[in-house]
Amino acid sequence: MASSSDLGLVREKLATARSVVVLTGAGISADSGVPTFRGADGLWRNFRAEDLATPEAFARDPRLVWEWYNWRRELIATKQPNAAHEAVAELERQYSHFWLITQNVDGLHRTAGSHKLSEIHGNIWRVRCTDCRQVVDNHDVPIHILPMCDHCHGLLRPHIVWFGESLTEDDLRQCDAALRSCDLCLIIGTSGVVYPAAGFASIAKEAGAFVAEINLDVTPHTGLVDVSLQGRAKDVVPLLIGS
Ligand code: BV8
Ligand code: ZN
Repeated sequence: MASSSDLGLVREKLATARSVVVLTGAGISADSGVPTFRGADGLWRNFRAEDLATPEAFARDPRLVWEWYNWRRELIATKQPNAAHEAVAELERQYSHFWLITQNVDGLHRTAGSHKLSEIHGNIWRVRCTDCRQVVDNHDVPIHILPMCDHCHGLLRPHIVWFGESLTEDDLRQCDAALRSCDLCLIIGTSGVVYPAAGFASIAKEAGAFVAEINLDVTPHTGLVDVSLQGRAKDVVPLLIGS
């Protein structure tokens, strides 16, 4: 469990911070019952995310990829944000200069009340037409497989950034600006292996920010950050904002 002195140090830094950035990964949603990618619960029918979350996998077998996303949509539809998501939404209200960067596509930060955020890997509740490229919200559970575009009858895909696909220019610019101008950065529940997000903590560090990690395990971030708080996000993050 995170030591009280480390918790105290992060709370002290939060008390004087002027600009806060939070970066989250699947670990913050684990406490809501959403499987992480690389944990024991991360497999689906013995497939790894890296096998299915690629344009090549979708081109080869769109039905299989849609079955995986439909399975995740059905699961996520039954989940609620947890105390960590709510604490991050509270941080947004406490700081006039605040930005949340999430790798998660589950939408739980928005449900918890976060507005100032970049969903850098997309959102599982949005679909994009592979022909006319129209992007629309779609909350059908289950979603019809294979889903077709209402506009041009083209094949729809999840509006999600797959491996080998680049993040949007807007997101990259917004994240870079936020990371370079923050004086405190919290890294919550990410294994730090997927780029470019895995490089974001270094940008904040090089910009002079105080960087703290909240995770169950040691990660590639642990050697880089100023403080590493070991514990479940739902237990640790609320302690940081305690009024
Ligand atoms: C890009 C969408 C360049 C899917 C995701 C070959 C070709 C092209 C690129 C590459 C390549 N080889 C490598 C790359 C780069 C690649 C990459 O980084 N690969 C890795 C695997 C090495 N990156 C990309 O491809 C990116 N694009 O580089 O573009 C480019 C430029 C121009 C033109 C073309 C290309 C795109 C990356 C985005 C991929 N999409 N998601 C979907 O979600 O459906 S990534 C996927 O991993 C998820 O989004 C997830 O969020 C993300 C990261 O995982 P984590 O969130 O960290 O989750 P994980 O399970 O790993 O870890 C959970 C952590 O939580 C653990 O540390 C655990 O200890 C902790 N935890 C668990 N429970 C708790 C907890 N902590 C606290 N409390 C708890 N209760
Ligand atoms: Zn279309």
